[in-house]
Amino acid sequence: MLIIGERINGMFNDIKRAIQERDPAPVQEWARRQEQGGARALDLNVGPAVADKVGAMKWLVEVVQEVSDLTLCLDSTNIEAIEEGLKLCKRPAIINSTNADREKIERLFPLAVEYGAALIGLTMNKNGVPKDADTRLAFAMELVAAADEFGLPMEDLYIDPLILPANVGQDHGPEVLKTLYQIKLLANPAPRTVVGLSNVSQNCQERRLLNRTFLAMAMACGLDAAIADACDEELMATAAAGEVLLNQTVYCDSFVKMFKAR
Ligand code: THG
Repeated sequence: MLIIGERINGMFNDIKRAIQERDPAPVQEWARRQEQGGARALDLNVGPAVADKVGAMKWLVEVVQEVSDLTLCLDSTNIEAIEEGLKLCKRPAIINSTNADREKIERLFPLAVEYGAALIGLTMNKNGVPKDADTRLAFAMELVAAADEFGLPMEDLYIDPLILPANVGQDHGPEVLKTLYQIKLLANPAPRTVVGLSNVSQNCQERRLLNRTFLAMAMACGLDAAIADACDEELMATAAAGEVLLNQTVYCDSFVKMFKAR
């Protein structure tokens, strides 16, 4: 399970302020904390409020790389922000994201190939997130076909079936799980899968309980990666236990510690 730390995101007030004032301290502190928690990649999102998204993304990439060697996951709907960020990345990155619209596919798949990056593909188009698993799968198939067409290795395509908050989109939960399972049947080798885990609990009570329960269920359906709270120790322990129980890692008595340290 690849945990992509979610915390360097301008939706959080401390990161928003840090970006506005170009104060690297909070950004670098969260990079370190998430890495210590067991994150193996860091999501970088400048947030909705920032005017200069390109400049802000470039700054985030630079200040994070001063303190961390983790894979960077460039999270923006602004293609120029993604491309300028990619130019500064010292190691192969993850592009977050394209949707299944042809205009987006034709820009972002070639960009991923050019920079040797992985690419997250959302199972939605400009009309929004579908309700059922079958429509999600149809979008997933478009993304798989695009990987073939543009020459992106299938292991570098991460399909995101898009999980919604349990208090408003409760009926999406089982559909997302069904989609995750069936994505693995679309191609051989199969594409990888990812979710924005904390979406599932936004504006809900017992957030961490909902997050780690959904993680365990999604792992059983083949989930490979999650943008998630790497500083939530019980969540990380759940990921570690899931890997053991799915026989993805050899059991040892210190399996939780090993998961966080590797
Ligand atoms: N898929 C992909 N990328 C994504 C998402 C996804 N990127 C963004 C998001 N979803 C994943 N990251 C987060 C980060 C934080 C929260 C949820 C998802 C979160 N934030 C608090 C909230 O909204 O309540 C903020 C609280 C605060 O302001 O302090 O829950 O699905 N590919």
